[in-house]
Amino acid sequence: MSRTRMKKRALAALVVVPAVAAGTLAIGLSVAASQGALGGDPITGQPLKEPPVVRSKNGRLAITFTAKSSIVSIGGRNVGTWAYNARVPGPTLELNRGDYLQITNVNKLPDQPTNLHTHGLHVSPKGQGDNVFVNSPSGNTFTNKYKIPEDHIPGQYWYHPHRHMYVTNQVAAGMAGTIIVNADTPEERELAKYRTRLMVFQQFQVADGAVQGAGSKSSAPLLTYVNGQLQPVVDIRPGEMQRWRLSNMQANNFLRIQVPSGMKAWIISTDGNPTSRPIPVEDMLLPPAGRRTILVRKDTPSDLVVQNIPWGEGKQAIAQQDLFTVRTAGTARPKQSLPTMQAVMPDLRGMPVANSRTVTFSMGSPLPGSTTPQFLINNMNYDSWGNKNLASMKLNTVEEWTLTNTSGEYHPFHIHIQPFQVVSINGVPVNGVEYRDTVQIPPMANGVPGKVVIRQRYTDFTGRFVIHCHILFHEDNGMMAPVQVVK
Ligand SMILES: [Cu+2]
Repeated sequence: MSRTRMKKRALAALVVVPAVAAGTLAIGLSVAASQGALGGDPITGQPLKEPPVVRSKNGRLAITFTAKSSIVSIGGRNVGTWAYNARVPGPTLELNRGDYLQITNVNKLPDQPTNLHTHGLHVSPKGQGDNVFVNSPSGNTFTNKYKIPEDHIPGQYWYHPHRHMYVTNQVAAGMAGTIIVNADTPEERELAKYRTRLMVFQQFQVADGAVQGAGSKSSAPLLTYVNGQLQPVVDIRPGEMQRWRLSNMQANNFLRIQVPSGMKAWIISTDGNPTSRPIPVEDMLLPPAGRRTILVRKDTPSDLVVQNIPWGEGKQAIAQQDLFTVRTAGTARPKQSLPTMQAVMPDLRGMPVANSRTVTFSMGSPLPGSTTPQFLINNMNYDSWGNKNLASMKLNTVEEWTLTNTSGEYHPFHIHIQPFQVVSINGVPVNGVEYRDTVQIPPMANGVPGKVVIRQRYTDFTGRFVIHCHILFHEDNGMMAPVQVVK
């Protein structure tokens, strides 16, 4: 098939969700009828519910994910979409480091290949590991097996499909969920004393009883849901400190979460990587795929609304929306204090650099027959790499990468298998030691490309994997490149 025709097919795939979901309805109507009316107005103001948690036992967690057209609960309504195990978001997988994780991924999607990525996990990229080169066609079952290293960083990660050209629709439909890695360390034991809440943010446009795909002509609003609920209520007692795990699982959009005045918040982890101290914060910009763990406390009873607040321009602009309500009520408790944290992430800035590279993100004119711009890394479309790699990194050596952006939009850079340290953004050095697995590269401004400098040191695993923009529409349209780690 020519590349142009492949691109056309990819674009056709982008509008397949509503059509297929409508098809689902025919199959799912009797199910839906037994569960209540299909569609209707979303319900708000319900207590926050978290996805069901599946925990490892005796060092092992084995689960089957069936991906198919399903009727799920979104905003308290029955809605047709694609989902894992008929749940949006999917179940939370909770493991200890050193555990084995096995996910049997059954593809019952209509006419769509899929696969699975464990975003942020430090595991092997080979074979049945975190291998996103796997193609699992409709009707196929593929089993992924992961060994979580004994020294894995405890924190919040996530899973989602990663089959090139099909990622946007599958993630936007709701196929994603959380992975928590626990560790029995003094730091984690101290954090475990706080009541912990998980909040997964996903965006859905719901019309005619189904989640709409990209390209939908519907005028229904695109809303951000929390664990599949619209504007739920999170309860907290006066003086209580809670640990919130926030996760942006939106396919394409940034999230800017404002801490309302009257509430205190501190970041303790970025993309699962602990900060060396609690960092006070008033608002947080989470790129698509970004996670932040925060501690929050409010000392007096009242209701406060946490909002997604405006940021960005044009296509990337965030519409203001109420995300959830924090209800402080009940018996006051003695004010809980912050944990005593210590640095656990290595500072790569003082270490010798084995290799320096520049990686450029750009947008180019559409391919013939398409109206979608090309999204490129080092001027290459993902389809053009073949067996070549953008970078071949040597195990256990430090690399410095300068990520530049010559386009007018932000591109959140993500690399698989291991997080990186952010050194500077547009020339401004980062304070302290900050690790991420996804960082936004600012756009070109006044003719000067946006620039982020990172350092990374690959350990434990060799193999081939990818870097890409985590705006999944950009990734599906070319903004991805293979890299490898060698001995
Ligand atoms: Cu991008």
